[in-house]
Amino acid sequence: MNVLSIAGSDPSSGAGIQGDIKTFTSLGAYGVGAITALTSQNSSKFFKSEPASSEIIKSQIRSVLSDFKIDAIKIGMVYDKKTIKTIHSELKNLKVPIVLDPIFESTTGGTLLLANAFSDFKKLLIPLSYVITPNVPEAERITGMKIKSWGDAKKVAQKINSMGAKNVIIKGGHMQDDKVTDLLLENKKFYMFSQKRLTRENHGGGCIFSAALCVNIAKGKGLLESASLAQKISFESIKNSARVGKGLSIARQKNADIIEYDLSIAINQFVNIKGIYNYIPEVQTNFVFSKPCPESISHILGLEGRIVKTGELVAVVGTLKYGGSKHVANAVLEITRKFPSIRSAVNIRYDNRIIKKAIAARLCVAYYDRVLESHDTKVTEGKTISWGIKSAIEKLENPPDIIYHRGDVGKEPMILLFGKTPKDVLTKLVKIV
Ligand code: PXL
Repeated sequence: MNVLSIAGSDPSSGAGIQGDIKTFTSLGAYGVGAITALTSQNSSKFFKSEPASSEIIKSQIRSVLSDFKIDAIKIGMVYDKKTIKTIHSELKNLKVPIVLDPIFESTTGGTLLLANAFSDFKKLLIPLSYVITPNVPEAERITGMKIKSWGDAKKVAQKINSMGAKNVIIKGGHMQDDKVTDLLLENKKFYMFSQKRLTRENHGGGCIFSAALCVNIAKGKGLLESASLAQKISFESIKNSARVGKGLSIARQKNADIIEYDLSIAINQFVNIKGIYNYIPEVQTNFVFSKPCPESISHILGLEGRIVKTGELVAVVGTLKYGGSKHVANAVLEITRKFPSIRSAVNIRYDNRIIKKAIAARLCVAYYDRVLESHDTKVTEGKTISWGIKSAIEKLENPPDIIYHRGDVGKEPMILLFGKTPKDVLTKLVKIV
């Protein structure tokens, strides 16, 4: 997934293009950027700003749009009239959702939108936006209305909606509440969502909110979910802020967990495979992905819960957690001891026809017989699977794609499908289902 930020350069990297690229990356998206203006600032002081020429702004936007499939766009600092006109003419016929973050002034007092560009900002950019994200002073300035209560905030949101923004989020950090509450107006309905209040001032927290919102929208999440996730992400980043320079703390994004990112995408794809309910066993399914060279199942990410079926419906119950899976994770833990490249697995219902299909598809299939298991391993919790995998791969020189067993008294037969990554597992799965 690719997202584009059209914004100013902030050499202190808390906000602007540099901040946005960090947020996009931390959330697993590929970020590209078109710079509208250069600023010189640090965590204490704002020095200067200078617009980029219309020609180079236009050329930057065209160069990325003609190459990458862009899933969402964020607009930040736009500085002057001609920049606004350029952005408007480049984006007006595009069908990509646009998050407009009104950037009027920096935390350190720098002017980021010239006063004479304000009417064009309202006339040209607001109507392009899928969602606009002002805080309270910005929303007041856009509408000329005062916000003293949530009732006022709702009227202001409706006013901004009538100015052409499809949806509106008013960030309520300036409201006199114990918590920080944000207000979303979507399709004539209001939603409010809150987060604990952090007192520390920071540089970059607002940019992180709109950039995270943009990524969530690009991922296809609904607006309410996208906005409340963005609120959590900016809260965590402000909590994680550090005084890197001598002035304000700079909000810092937490690193993305690529393992989590890849596995959650694969699980989404798994539940959407046509007819997959036929392959979910009685004990249900788990899907796991391990860190390299795991020492215990606490290094292996899996569902604390299961992928379950009810009739033809397959759904994910629970969330991803390291140590969340016992059975499938123990299988991966055992297999990595001999074949370290194999780090992902899913369990599916045993059916001899699946095994035949796998062999026909030239997958490497291994087997163990639970009946042969010793009494000692049988009675020790978690030992059976390690014993089974070990005995199935004992004589193998190459890693197997499948290991299965035909069950035992009171034990359901099962197929485990292995791969280097969740994507690799899915590639094999679609060959046999
Ligand atoms: O946080 C708003 C912002 C956005 N873009 C640029 C900035 C700032 C704040 O300083 O400098 C370029």
